[in-house]
Amino acid sequence: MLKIKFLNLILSLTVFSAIASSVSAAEMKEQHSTRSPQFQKIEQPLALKIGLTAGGLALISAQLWWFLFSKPKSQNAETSDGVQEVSITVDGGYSPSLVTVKRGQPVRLNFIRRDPNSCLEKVLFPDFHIAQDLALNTTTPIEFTPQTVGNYQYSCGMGMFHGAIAVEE
Ligand SMILES: [Cu+2]
Repeated sequence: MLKIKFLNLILSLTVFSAIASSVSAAEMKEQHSTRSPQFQKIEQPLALKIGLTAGGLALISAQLWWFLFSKPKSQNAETSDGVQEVSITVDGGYSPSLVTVKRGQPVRLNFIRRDPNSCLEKVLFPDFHIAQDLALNTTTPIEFTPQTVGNYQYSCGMGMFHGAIAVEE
């Protein structure tokens, strides 16, 4: 997920600099042609210029929107037999990264680890005093009962990947 965002940022920057350089090149050409009339002015179709610029700007806006306003996907736990249960896939991070549960009811998070990266082999819930090893391609349930409303962060063993549990009334 992070890698994809990074690639997209690079892509937008490339498109942006391409537009910037083509615009300045066009300006230079025009200046040059007014001073020395022996050079023939090459006029690109206006529609092409507008199309390229509009396309580039749209891409940049989309990227900006994604970076600034896209929120982590939140999922409500489903209750069965009094236990609030949700599956969290561990693959380059935690998905869903935000789970919403109710206060005072047991919670069971089923961590499914698909990522062989040793970075993700442990998951820590400091607020609930939980440190759990996650075996690869296995579902590992983690259970606790949140008694206080709030946002509780969890992370991998080294604190590089994060997720959160939102406890509501
Ligand atoms: Cu880690």
